[in-house]
Amino acid sequence: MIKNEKLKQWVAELEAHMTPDRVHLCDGSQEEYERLLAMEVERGAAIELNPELRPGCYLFRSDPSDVARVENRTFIAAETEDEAGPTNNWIDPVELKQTMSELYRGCMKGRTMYIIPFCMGPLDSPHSRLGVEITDSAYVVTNMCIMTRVGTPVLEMINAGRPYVAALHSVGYPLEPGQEDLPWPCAPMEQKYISHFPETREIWSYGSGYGGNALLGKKCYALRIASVLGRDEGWLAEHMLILKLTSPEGEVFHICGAFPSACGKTNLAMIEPTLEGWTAETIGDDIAWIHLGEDGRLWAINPESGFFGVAPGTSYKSNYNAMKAVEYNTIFTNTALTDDGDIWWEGMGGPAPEHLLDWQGRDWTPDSGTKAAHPNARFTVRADQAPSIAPDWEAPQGVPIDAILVGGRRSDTIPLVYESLSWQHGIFMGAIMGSAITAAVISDQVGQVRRDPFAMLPFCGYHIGDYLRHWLQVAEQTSADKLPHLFSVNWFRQDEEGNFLWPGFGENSRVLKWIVERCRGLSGARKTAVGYVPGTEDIDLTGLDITADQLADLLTIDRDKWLAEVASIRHNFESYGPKLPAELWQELESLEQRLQAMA
Ligand code: GTP
Ligand code: SPV
Ligand code: MN
Repeated sequence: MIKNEKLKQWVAELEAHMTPDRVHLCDGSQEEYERLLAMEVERGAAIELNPELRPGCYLFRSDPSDVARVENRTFIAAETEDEAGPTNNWIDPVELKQTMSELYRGCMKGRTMYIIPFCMGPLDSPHSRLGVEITDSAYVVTNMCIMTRVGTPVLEMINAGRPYVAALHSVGYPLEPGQEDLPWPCAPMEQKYISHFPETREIWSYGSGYGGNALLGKKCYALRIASVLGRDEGWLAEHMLILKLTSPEGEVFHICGAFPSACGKTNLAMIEPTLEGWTAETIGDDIAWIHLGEDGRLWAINPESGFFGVAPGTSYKSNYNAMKAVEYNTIFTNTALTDDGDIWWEGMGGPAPEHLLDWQGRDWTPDSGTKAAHPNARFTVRADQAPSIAPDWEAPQGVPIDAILVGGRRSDTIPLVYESLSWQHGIFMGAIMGSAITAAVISDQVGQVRRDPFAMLPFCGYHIGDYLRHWLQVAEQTSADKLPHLFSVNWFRQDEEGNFLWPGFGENSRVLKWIVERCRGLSGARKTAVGYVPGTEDIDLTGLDITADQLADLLTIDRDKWLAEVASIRHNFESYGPKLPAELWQELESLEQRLQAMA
């Protein structure tokens, strides 16, 4: 029962304004989860997969217009435009609340209003934060139950007076009496709003039911609102995986990695090292909340409790742990459906079935010439279903970070790996990240490279210049020897025919080995204009079918390409305006000078 007066009042106001037919307070039980899914099956919104092949699994098909995050409908409604900064869409919060209040009026007619008390981070962690999402989507409830800790224990903490973030969501499709519902109700693009009010720590989302637009604990809270909390309170909310790596000697390392959407975080977080003797375990695959520990080191927790992972490209070969995780109790969205009631997607391994229903439920054969699964088809699965999950993944203090990787999807210029020259230079490496836009966002620019500082471009809840300053300031709070080492990685270099030059996936363990040995001062490198780059002899190629020449190609620093990169970065830095820290401008000048001095 809700005893928190503020929450009670909010719920009452929303009920009066959005006029749902029913209100349901979620207790987070298995029984509730199963009942909601059964209801979704009953009304034709979900398909129960063949229990002999994939027990406890369901397939949802979204509306074809509602398949990914909508960045141009995502708003940071800070009090002033300058606080949101040049990389965010800004609308005056008073005006935006007026517009959205009109949309929310009567929007839950004919529907159930669900109240989801949730916790980001382990229930017993001092770094965890609470939230309440109110939604009219049963799909959102079931996904939130996997992705976050939902239910009565959280409500009790809220009743006891702990603060929470208020997160409101509606699919934006009210039902008139007698009107039949759609399998995937949503509102047209121009009525979609994914809005954040950083000062009041509120989230208002309207019109979309998909992923980060609707599962408000994830990007909206754990990144956009949390990045503002971190700025104000001295910690960091980052778009990073967290990996635990153990060497053959038994030494444990923790690595965080900031890669943009659909650029390899889940895969690296679940890596099966191909190098003999090395083991990897998963702590988190998308978001890291990073705090300075009493020991002066940076510690990371995973605020989520599940994986909302990209399905296409996932196979027993490329990501064994994800495939094992999704063998049962998983929600699939926008994958294809086989004739025997199982799921399928491109890159699952083996030949394509002769016949499928595609992600829109249409007949599909290998000759159709279209993708059977949507490129942003996803699985939602509990984190502890991955065989690779680390036993201490819910440690309340998190894990101490040894290395931070930054990287994107770059077909040229950026080498396989290099290390920063200093902390400040490492923050510069994060600031200049570029990556090809992927299907994780609805955009007509998919495939084009854009700058994406620390993979936070779509997720930073305040001015990007202030954000980069916040990163630089971390170093002022501790000593250099306690800070993680910073590296840039790029698994996506291509040859002229568009083939990947590096095998990637499990073979990335070879790069990880070099990285953690650098952290211990053990492996070699040459100092180049861009940073410390391994020599071909420094990367362990045992058992890999790649020549030293091919590796040399992957590690080349091409002076002209890098000078073009500098010009593009300068253009981008200018767009950030005067709040961009001067130190980063200095790093850019130094990089250019070092490149010009290259033979
Ligand atoms: P979000 O959940 O959107 O944040 O994505 P992510 O960063 O977790 O990306 P994910 O690991 O799901 O990978 C996205 C796509 O890139 C998948 O299709 C993968 O198969 C592919 N991929 C991941 N790692 C590698 C790699 O090392 N090499 C190559 N060539 N592809 C990779
Ligand atoms: C991303 O786009 O980075 C994701 C998927 O992790 S979503 O939750 O839709 O944002
Ligand atoms: Mn992500």
